[in-house]
Amino acid sequence: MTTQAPIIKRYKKNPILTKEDVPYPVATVHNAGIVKQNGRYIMLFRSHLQNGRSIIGRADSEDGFSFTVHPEPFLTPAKDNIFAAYEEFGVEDLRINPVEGEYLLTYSAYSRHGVRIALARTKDFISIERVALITQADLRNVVIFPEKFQGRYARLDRPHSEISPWSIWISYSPDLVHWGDSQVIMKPVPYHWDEMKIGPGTPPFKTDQGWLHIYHGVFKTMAGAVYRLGAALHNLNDPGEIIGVSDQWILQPEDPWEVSGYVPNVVFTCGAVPEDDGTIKIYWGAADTVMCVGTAVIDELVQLCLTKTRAAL
Ligand code: M1P
Repeated sequence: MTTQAPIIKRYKKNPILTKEDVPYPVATVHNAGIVKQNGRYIMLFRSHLQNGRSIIGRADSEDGFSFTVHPEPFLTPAKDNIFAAYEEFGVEDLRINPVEGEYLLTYSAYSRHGVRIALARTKDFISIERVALITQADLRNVVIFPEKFQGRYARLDRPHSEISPWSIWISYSPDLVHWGDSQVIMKPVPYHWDEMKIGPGTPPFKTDQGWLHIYHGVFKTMAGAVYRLGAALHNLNDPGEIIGVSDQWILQPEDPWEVSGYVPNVVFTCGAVPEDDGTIKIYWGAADTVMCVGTAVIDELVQLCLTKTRAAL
């Protein structure tokens, strides 16, 4: 019997970042956005503090595997203006979206009013400007496409609903602040590895065949929920059209630090870095406790979406 080679090859020295690497007190290191800027990898990771609330730290790397954490947190809950009221309980799961020569940071803002998404911008990862709260409660996991479509920005998001399994939606905006024309474009499939809920993961990136998006899907078992990663391909000119979704997951919890931790059986991505050699580095939080990385061939992910396709809706 032959075994299938893994789609994502785990880095042998995982986990690449843990709480022991952070020079201020934190309980976890996970769910990091990442980008490669002028050859340098910049990671913005989430940490629980010992009061259970989250902040965002920064780590840098020359090779994408070995990271050094900055001495101070990168983003903590706002102290004034409208953001203070909505970030009171913490900031989580930040994505770094490269758009028009700057980086749009989308992150979950938690407060007594629920969870909503805040948008900030930076060019240099030193000065950050909070722009707007771009959703109402309850909505998470916003990623923004790198290009505009017919003059409008496009984002993927994931509203919460009691009626339907939580699904991936698309919305459009002329100015990044006001969003609309929302439609559901991808739903969990019953009795499939993502049947309980799905959510956007990495900011989509361009391939010859379409926008590739790595998302997370959840399956409920008698022992709790299992978070896995999957791949979806969107039409290059119309990102609301899904060309194909891989029927099989591309990563599931297997290593000891993925199956056990703050939340067991979780691999959760907020970022990936496509490389010039046709590979991609995919980063994931493991068990909401540590950060890991693995490498995949972009064309293999695209082919999975095109040739081993599950129902999109
Ligand atoms: O604990 C697993 C994940 O649970 C939530 O993800 P989702 O909204 O898709 O269910 C988030 O709290 C996420 O941060 C966490 O990793």
